[in-house]
Amino acid sequence: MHVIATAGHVDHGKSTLVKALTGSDPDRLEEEQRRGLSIELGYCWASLPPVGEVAFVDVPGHERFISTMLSGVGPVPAVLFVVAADDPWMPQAAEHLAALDALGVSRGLLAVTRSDLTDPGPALARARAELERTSLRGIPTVAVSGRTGTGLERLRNLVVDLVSSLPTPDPESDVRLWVDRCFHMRGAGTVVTGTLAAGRISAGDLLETGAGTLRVRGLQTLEEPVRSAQGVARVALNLTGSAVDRLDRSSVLVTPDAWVFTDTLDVRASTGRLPSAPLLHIGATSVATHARPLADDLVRLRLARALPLRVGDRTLLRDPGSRQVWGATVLDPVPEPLRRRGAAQARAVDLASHDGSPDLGKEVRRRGAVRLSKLRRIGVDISATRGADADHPDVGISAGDWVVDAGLADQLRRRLEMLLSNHDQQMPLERGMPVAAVAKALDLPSLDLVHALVRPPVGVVDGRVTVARNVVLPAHLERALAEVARELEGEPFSAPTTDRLRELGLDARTVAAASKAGRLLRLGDGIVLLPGAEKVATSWLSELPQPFTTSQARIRLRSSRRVTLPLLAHLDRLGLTHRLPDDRRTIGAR
Ligand SMILES: Nc1nc2c(ncn2[C@@H]2O[C@H](COP(=O)(O)OP(=O)(O)OP(=O)(O)O)[C@@H](O)[C@H]2O)c(=O)[nH]1
Ligand SMILES: [Mg+2]
Repeated sequence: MHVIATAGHVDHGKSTLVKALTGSDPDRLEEEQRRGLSIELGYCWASLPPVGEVAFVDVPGHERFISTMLSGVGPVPAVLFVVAADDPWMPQAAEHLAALDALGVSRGLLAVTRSDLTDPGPALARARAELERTSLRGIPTVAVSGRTGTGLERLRNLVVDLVSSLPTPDPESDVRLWVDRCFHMRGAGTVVTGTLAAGRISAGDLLETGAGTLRVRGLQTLEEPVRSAQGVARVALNLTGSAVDRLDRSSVLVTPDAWVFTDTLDVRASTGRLPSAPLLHIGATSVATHARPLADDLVRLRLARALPLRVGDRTLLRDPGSRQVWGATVLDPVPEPLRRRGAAQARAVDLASHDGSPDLGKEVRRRGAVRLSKLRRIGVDISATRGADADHPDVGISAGDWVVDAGLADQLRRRLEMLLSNHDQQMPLERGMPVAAVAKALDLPSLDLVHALVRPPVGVVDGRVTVARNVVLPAHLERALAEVARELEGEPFSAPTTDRLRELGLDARTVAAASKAGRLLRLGDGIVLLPGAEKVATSWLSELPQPFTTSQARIRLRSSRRVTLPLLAHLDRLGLTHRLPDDRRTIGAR
């Protein structure tokens, strides 16, 4: 089966054309008949050999019903755009076209109807010119009359060509069915209908709504009972389960455990200033949002109701007041909260190069540590991490469901070294740190990841992470180190000069030995601080307004450029500071 939605200005002849194509009237309500106006979505179909059944979702054109119109075109892959020959380009034609463009709909037909009333040429030329500026540029066009039947045969042929050129959706895809009608039928109970875009639904299946799980007792397509249906299809499902009472026409039904219902997401929106509370439309539903700009075209949205969303989902944002619309592509359906000052800015930098496609390597890099099951639920193909050839270059370590980005894993190993050397200094009698304490200190979400992280000489002995070897330093070196420690007391960032180090007998070789033993922090040639200086530095720098400049950092640390520059670079590497493109920094990883 194939599904096409109509679009076009009120009273331009959409429903008449659907009736002429299918033999059934999409306007079924008494009020629709009386007013000669579509109010609800209408559903009719025709059998068009050789492509089989083609269902039409007929939308209302009246401006008051724009939400209904959007719920009709939302889940449908192609559009029949209708313009009246005797009534040139009108406001709702423009509004519908803007919405289709924002949603990125590129497949369709343009029919100029009521061509029995006047020469369709001018209306055709105008509509073509308007479409030229949108995602529907270049679609086939036809002049028809719903009344006399002129051009209908050609329109049918174009419909056949159109649907046979549409990609066949994957029947194995996870199901996401946006409900567009919900009603009770005596004897059957609750029935919902919708356009199944991809995947398969069978009798007996379980589906999730966010409010609970439901069972498909039976289903129909085009009013015929069937055992199963696969997208694209119009389906009616008879559902049972305790959550049926909470179903309505804004519900969405999904394959259990395959999606995340989320109420916070980052999107890339088309240009133009967004209002602070646009409506978000996706599939057949819409939801109130709060929009927080992150950068010119990047926005964090908070939804009034959680929806199952994935990376790359195309949504529409609409300002009900001005009737303006924006296309918005979901970049991250499960972003971290923006807690710290400067976090929004850092997030914008993160997402700057995101093109809206879910790429495993990039998702792991962006998230650091993440569950594969979570990536799968947001639409990332994780098959590269499974099976024989499971070494993905961006995955540094993996433990069970968890993976950690390769760059972050290196950083964590360096932080672990620092952590252990600090710990050994503060607690010389304890041997190493408990695995759980390491996980906590490194912000690792699973103990298994600590085990996966350690590499010789670091190991886990009796549940404690410890450095295997302990270097004993010669007495004269111990005396020199004690002297350095004394001089750095109170002014931990006034690193001794190279001359002073030489006086103390600390040359490149002994400094290297002391640093390896975790007794000195070596920041580069001839610059040493005490181990643990990172901790003091981050604490002092966190008192600065964020983000801060190098020179503010130098002043706060009461240090010199010679020390501050390599120290900041070291903190960046450890993820204790984050460097922005303008060379300022914030405390904390990105
Ligand atoms: N002469 C003529 N009249 C037509 C033709 N198509 C539609 N009409 C008339 O135009 C009016 C509107 O037609 P509809 O099909 O209801 O228009 P619509 O686009 O579905 O309107 P909405 O659903 O309210 O947006 C009706 O009075 C139809 O009889 C046509 O090809 N020729
Ligand atoms: Mg109509």
